[in-house]
Amino acid sequence: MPEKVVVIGAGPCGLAQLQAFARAKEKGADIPEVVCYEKQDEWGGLWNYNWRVGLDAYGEANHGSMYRYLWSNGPKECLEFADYGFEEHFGKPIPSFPPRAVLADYILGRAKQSGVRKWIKFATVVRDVSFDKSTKKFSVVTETLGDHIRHEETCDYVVVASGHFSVPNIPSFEGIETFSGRVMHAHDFREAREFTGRHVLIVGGSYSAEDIGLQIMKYGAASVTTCFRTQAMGFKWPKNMDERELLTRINQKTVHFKDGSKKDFDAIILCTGYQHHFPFLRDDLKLRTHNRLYPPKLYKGVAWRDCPQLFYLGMQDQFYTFSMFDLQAWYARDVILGRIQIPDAKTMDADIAEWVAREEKLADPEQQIDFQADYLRDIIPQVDYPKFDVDSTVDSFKRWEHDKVDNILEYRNKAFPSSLTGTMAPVHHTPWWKEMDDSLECFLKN
Ligand code: FAD
Ligand code: NA7
Repeated sequence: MPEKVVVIGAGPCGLAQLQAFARAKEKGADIPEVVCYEKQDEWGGLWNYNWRVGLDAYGEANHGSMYRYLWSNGPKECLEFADYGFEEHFGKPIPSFPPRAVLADYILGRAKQSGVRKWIKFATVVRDVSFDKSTKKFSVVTETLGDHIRHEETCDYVVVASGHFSVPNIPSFEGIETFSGRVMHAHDFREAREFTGRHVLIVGGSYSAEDIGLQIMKYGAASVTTCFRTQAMGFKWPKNMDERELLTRINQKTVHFKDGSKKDFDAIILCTGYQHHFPFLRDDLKLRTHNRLYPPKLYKGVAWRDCPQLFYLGMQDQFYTFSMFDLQAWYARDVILGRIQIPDAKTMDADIAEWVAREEKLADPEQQIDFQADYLRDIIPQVDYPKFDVDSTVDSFKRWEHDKVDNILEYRNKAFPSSLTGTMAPVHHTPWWKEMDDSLECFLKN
């Protein structure tokens, strides 16, 4: 039995790892000492709303990227924990697209119930992780942020659950330094009302561009233009919102686009994604990837190929979130407990290569959903995570994709069945586009 496991981060992935160990213990298993380091003062990761931008109270890079009035961008039925359903937590069925506070309450509700908080050391940042091949132990250096004192310890396994939507990818554009308005990255976006009455340019063609653009319109922007590099989002945008090819240059207020058009703006929001950034890991342990469905060098999407005592959770681009994180955490736990054997490097390489080759051929979102569902289906038989109806989540995801294409303003008014109970969700009392109150109290008033 290994002696000690260090988990880095107490967001949904880190909490999933703690949950996996708590469930094994409940069933009578011997488990090693588990310590989770979290650099923030509270748990929940991105779901722990953080008004700060830039640096946090300790002078660390602020982790938070979530903004006010954020509502789930996918059906909650596709992310439901199989060991702790929404109905169990809220005591009744709730609509399919909850606002941030409701999802945060759900994530933390499970963690409170299983009593894992005692394993977390808050306001403690992991600074350095190295692996000694001769002793097969990690050395982990942490810093308590209150007093800035460093501590060193050894452990047998490390689980990296530090997230990958926190360190922004910030490209530059010709003339951007002459822009006379505000330029910011989505990571620092907090309050849509800041842009009421403004003409806003959004750069990017993915989830953040879509959601921040729509939200700014919802809260009264004069106009929103999004611009894409590779592929248009192609939705039927509301009045005063449009989508163009990428900008080419900026001259004070005026932005020029690839299609030859130009327009004046008051603000530019770069929704240009995030970096996988692990400054605390030595080079031989560091995952290097862009945001994709199967980052290479992770066996079963979890175990570091070059040192399978190191695990990464949630490093994939995500259709599935919480249930996928759980499956990954259950898998990592079972490797640690000796219930799953990691094969030799050649076998790992062949398995990874197969998944990566398949990922590279995916042509559309439906195929991407099937791919990530198959990844889940690959893990499910190997662990004792409670069963849920994966086929139903695939149907829900595909319906959700179609709903977005039909009407981007109304997809959040739809209802989906639970993959645990089959119960159909109720419809929220107010259409999302008209609902300005994102509080838990208002949402649960159904
Ligand atoms: P995080 O939530 O980022 O948590 C990582 C934790 O690690 C943080 O608490 C951080 O402080 C800590 N940490 C980092 N570095 C260190 C260190 N060196 N030492 C100690 N602690 C450290 N998913 C959905 O399912 N539905 C949505 O609607 C949705 N909307 C999103 C909207 C936005 C704007 C963003 C950015 C993401 C959204 N996501 C959504 C995806 C989101 O990534 C996941 O839901 C989830 O938060 C990922 O969990 P995580 O634990 O991997 O990372
Ligand atoms: P994503 O999904 O990683 O998307 C990043 C977007 O940024 C994507 O459209 C990229 O276009 C675009 N991008 C990146 N670099 C550039 C440059 N240099 N110029 C123009 N466009 C660029 O990140 P998101 O923030 O949208 O979503 C992250 C999570 O937040 C997601 O899981 C949601 O749940 C919420 P590309 O296609 O590469 O040309």
